Amino acid sequence: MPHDYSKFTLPGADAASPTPAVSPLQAFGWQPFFAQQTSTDEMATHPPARVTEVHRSGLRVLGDGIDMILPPRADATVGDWLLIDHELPSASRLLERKSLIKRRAAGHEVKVQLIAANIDTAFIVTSCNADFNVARLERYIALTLEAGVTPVILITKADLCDDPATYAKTAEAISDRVTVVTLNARGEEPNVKLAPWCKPGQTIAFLGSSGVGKSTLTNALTGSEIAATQGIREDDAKGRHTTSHRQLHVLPGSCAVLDTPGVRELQLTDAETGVAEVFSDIDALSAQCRFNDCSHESEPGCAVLAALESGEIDAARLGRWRKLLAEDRHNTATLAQRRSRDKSFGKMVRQVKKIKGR
Ligand SMILES: Nc1nc2c(ncn2[C@@H]2O[C@H](COP(=O)(O)OP(=O)(O)OP(=O)(O)O)[C@@H](O)[C@H]2O)c(=O)[nH]1
Ligand SMILES: [Mg+2]
Ligand SMILES: [Zn+2]
Repeated sequence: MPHDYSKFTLPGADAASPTPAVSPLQAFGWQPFFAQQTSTDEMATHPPARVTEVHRSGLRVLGDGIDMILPPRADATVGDWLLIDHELPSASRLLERKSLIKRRAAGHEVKVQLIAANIDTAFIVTSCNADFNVARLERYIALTLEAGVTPVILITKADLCDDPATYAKTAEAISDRVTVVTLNARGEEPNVKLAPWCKPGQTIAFLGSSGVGKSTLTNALTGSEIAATQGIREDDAKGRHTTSHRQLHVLPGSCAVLDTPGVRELQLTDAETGVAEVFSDIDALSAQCRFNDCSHESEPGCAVLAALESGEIDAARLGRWRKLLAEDRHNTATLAQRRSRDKSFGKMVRQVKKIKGR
């Protein structure tokens, strides 16, 4: 398992053409944004290390000559940078994030799950088969745009499909903010087609359902067999949930690659801006409605309904916009209520303690 993290070089570097080597920290995704939050002095005593895996028993962090497990902490997630306090590891300082991908956690309770921090590009992976679903892609794009991450739609299994261009066209129609790439994840294509986003020093993530090829892509980019992969079910093209936890892989010559488990259900929370960006045309129309609080259901002077009438916007797409907004608002409001309840509960506990102390 332990890799030699001391000899990172750019691909193609050899003695004849000395390409500048990427420093070990850069290879883990260290960028000026993080460096400016610390100093050379502080780094000498509190070296940076990156969270590559989160387990109930602790966080695995890797850095220049660092490979250790820190005590569990709820505020950190995969991709975070910490300045390690070797004397008191639990006091290691969490650096401010460049980006943060989060969702509503699965289950009945409304809770936030942090998925990944400091990702530069998120590849939203789907296949040329029954997995392909516009509504799901819209969700993922809203989530990543909200997070401050560049989304790229990646359609795999082009080699198994007669007409990958039709899938690409449908995906391209979702948003002009998003690039679409179609490929065969097995073989050489990933390294060529994803090169613009996958330079050493960058951090990328693969998100999407089970069986679409996230681990296959991880292996292709890292030039390894580091991630387990498994065939999908023939009858419905669903995967077998082979990857069980998020893991950031860093191998010489590649970018830092986050492989994630296939997600069954993706619910948004705190993603109003992201949703507005995906549906920017409808969002712009909604600002022109006569009433500020227009619900775009039946109000007079509703610009959204007028556009629907004139055929400027599509009814199914409008339906998806409504659904996403409603879901996001519901989850965001429930979370806000919970936070304020937890806050007043904490206040009450402190007051009781104070009274008891007297
Ligand atoms: N022919 C072909 N097979 C592919 C392609 N991408 C993935 N596969 C195959 O699809 C199966 C599932 O791939 P994985 O990489 O395990 O999928 P995953 O997204 O990591 O799935 P989970 O870990 O379950 O979330 C494997 O058998 C892969 O070899 C592709 O572009 N073309
Ligand atoms: Mg996998
Ligand atoms: Zn309206």
